[in-house]
Amino acid sequence: MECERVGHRELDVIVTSMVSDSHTWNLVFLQLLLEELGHRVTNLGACVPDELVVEECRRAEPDLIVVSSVNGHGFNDGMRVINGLRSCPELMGTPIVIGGKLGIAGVGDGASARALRAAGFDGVFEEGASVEAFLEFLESLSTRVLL
Ligand code: B12
Repeated sequence: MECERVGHRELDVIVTSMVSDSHTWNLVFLQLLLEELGHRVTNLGACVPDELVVEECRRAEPDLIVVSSVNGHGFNDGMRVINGLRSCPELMGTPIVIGGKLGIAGVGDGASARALRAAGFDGVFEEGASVEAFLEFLESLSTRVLL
């Protein structure tokens, strides 16, 4: 009988903000969190134009794309950026998540998170317990069964 073991895959992750957002500590936080868990991070930084996000992700073909926004424009920026990313054949199946403070009215009734998911994000992590939920998502992505 074959023996099953569970192992952890180190992921190549792109962390990025979007064009309107100049906040940086959110990105530093995410980079350190991911690196502490053993993943390799490319941090594109703040105020990244849509074309550059798409170009870098296409070029690197990462295992995961993490988009962060805290300035209140995250919903609008995210709806636009995800279209660009999902239009690339190379990125159609890449896990892409977004998180932070995505609007100016808090988490609300979840309608904006549902819209972001429907537009193509695999995970939407807003405020409150967002980091815990993100860690669970990450765990499911990096866990693999070794035969
Ligand atoms: C420092 C700061 C600035 C600095 C940024 C300097 C820098 N180099 O980063 C400056 C002065 C430049 C700035 C500017 C502005 N700011 Co400001 N800023 C802040 C402040 C005080 C702290 C942000 C910070 O560094 N936090 C530390 C990091 C580690 O935490 P964080 O960003 O909250 O990220 C956490 C979570 O959100 C989460 N997270 C973030 N992204 C992601 C992604 C994923 C996938 C996951 C899982 C989790 C996650 O994880 C992090 C750790 O818990 C906050 C208020 C506050 N106390 O939060 C306002 C705040 C973010 N700013 C705000 C605003 C409105 C602005 C301005 C528009 C102000 C203006 N009128 O000019 C501009 C925006 C300019 C722009 N183009 O983006 C608002 C945003 C409002 C909203 N979203 O509802 C806030 C919340 C203040 C407020 N209460 O109104 N800001």
